[in-house]
Amino acid sequence: MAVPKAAARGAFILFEGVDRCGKTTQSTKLVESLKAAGVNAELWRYPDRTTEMGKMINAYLQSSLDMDDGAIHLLFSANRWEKRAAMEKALGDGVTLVVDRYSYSGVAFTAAKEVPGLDLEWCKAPERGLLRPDAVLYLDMPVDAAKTRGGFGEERYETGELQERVRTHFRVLREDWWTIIDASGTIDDVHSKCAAAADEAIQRCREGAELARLWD
Ligand code: DGP
Repeated sequence: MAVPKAAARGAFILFEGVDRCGKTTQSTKLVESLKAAGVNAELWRYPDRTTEMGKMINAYLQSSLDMDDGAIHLLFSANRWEKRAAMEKALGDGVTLVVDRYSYSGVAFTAAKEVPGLDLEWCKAPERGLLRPDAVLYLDMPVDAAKTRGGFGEERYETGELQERVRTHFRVLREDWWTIIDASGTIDDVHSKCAAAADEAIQRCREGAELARLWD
């Protein structure tokens, strides 16, 4: 009797970028279009504000809770670790995960605070061993343009100066396999570029690309 072929795993597709660059709009639209095309896809986001750790992170971001910069960094990271097994299981079950922010935001935002001792390498350390995305769709937008978008300034990190430093750190973290997308185009233009990169990653995973870890 033929051994049934293992189902292809899903792809881990990550959106990154400065605040208000359109990640939420584009990740939502990508999941809708993947589902319409028959792909089993789900939208996940970090921080996941629904867990106990996520509730503390939410209070911190809304400035109703203060915390040491190192401690909050580790909490953001722990919020990704607490979902790691569930992510791995979903991917193994063939679900494509479209994720709004992950470890790169974690590193870029804390490093942007320029706290003595919390340099890029320190920031990366707790992220090591988490899942490596199959595709990073980096929505690139000048901070001045992002600032004009609705809602900018509502949360703790939404100041022009900090976001400029976040953008600089994203540039340092970028790897040559990332897809850099000019986020100042129309919603449909940006979407079609995201969809093309996502299709390519989904195909690679169907063909057996292995799930890797950060920062191997
Ligand atoms: P969002 O829900 O995508 O708007 O993200 C909330 C804010 O938190 C945003 O300013 C980016 C920031 N952020 C996201 N992940 C991390 C992280 O792991 N560490 C730090 N320091 N900030 C993060």
